[in-house]
Amino acid sequence: MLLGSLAAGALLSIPKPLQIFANEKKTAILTEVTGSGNPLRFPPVFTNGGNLTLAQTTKQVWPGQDTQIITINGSYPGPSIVIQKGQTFTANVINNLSEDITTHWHGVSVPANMDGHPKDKIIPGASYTYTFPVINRGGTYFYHAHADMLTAKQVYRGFAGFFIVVDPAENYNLPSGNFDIPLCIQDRRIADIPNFNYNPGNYEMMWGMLGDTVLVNGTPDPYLEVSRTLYRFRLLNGSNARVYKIAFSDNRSFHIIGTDGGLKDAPVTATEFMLAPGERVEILTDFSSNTIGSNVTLKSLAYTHGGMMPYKQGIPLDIIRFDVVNNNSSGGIVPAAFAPISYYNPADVVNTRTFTLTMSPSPPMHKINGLTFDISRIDWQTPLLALEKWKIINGTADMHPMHTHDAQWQVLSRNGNTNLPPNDKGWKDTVNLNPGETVEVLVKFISYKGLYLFHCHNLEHEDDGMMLNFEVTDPIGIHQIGTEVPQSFELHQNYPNPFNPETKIKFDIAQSNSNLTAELKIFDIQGRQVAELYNGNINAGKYEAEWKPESLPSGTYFARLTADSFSKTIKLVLTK
Ligand SMILES: [Cu+2]
Repeated sequence: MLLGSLAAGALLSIPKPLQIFANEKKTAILTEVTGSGNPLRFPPVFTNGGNLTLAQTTKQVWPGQDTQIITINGSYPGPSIVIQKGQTFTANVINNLSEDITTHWHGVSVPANMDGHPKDKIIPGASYTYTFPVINRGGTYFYHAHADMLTAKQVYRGFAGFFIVVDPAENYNLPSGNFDIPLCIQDRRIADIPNFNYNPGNYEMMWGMLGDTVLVNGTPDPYLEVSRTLYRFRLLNGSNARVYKIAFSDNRSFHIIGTDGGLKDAPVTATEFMLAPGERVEILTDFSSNTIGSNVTLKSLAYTHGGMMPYKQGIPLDIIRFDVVNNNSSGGIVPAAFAPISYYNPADVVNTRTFTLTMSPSPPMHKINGLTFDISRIDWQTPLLALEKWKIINGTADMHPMHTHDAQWQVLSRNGNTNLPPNDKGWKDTVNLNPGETVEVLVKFISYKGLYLFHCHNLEHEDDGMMLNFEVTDPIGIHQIGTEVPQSFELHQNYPNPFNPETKIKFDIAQSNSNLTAELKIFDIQGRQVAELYNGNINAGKYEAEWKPESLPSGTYFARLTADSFSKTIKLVLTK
């Protein structure tokens, strides 16, 4: 219902931010305090087309105490971007800091020059307009700093915010409005309060910058007053290095409904899950069995891992307390299922790549295939639309949340085991590797060509060089001509024709709302298929295929293009 009214508002082009979840204004009416701590803060919702101004600012993160942080439009975390799938996102990012910045839209597929690659830095005093169509599935994404060797410091000091994509077609009566709560989880150091000191020493360079107290949406010791009803929580691990083992203090079960790339195919009941830096998990939690006046705390449970006390991975932490205060109903439900996810078939893999993560005793410590990041070196090329298997081998004693730009992965296996935890099943752009673990992911770049990054999202590891450049290139068998998007589908006459020994076939793929596939096949005069020049997903654009039939005799052949509802055949004459 709410999504329906939302869609209507968007059609009227009301120049107001899209507000689909709890935000600053709505929570300002909550005044009753039932315990210690601070009411959960919500960043303001960004107005599409506006400025995002980065500045060094003094804020009272801890009440009554000044903290020097990075704010975006005066807010920490940055404003929440809420935008509908299919709309064009535009933001003018202004750098009022004294060092370079870029902005990366984490999990969002954007053209290479919009991706916040460190080579595309915005120098102090300058600005850059990021603009791109939102083609991702509905889901919880985020944006953060990505400047060369400054990512960890800038994120730690405040440079991050939500990027939430709403798909009006996803109407499942999930809790919405005040019952849809974004939770950006970040750790900081009690010993540093009220400062966000960023001065990593050797241990921090090795394990990452770990804190011993948790801020949620920039709120220390946070609580949220909730009703005895079903809630949607969008959990984002915005920490530099900490991996949380998420659970409730009473070990209650909840429903995992979304991963990095949006809704799963069905909710899965769970009592805990791991959440590594850069990962998002959405859950539905029901407080209806609580009595008014009771509370329950979202926690990170203890687990065993390396590191140095008190800043060790796996220490138990409180994240946020939920105080149950009234009987209001969200009206939301736990659906039986969402839209099916079409899982890649490993038999369709055309390339397998292996990435081995290593750690050496002196900086740069963290490497991938023996390499550290070189901003101007392209480490490999991946063709658009080709299904690849990436085998990532963690040869270290630390965890590494590996992240790709420009696509969403599907996790295939952990240590060869394809029976995966529920937060691995679905679309993922960040996957945590435990010490010694091998994880296989399947990936197909379907959106944009150009230079993108593959890196560890432990931000100290990233800045230490645990990052590679790759280039997404033309699809196998065909190549795109220019960037023009044709108005209609077309299959052009081949040239030369007649031909010997080879000919070129141009075709146009028009824009479509659905996921397009195309087939370009060659048949002989008896109607038998003799060649398949293309068969797979395709984007709108102008293309050219080459055909060189070395083993076929002279004669008449037919090329047929099938795409969407379009089908056309042309006649080719081979004269040997
Ligand atoms: Cu790492």
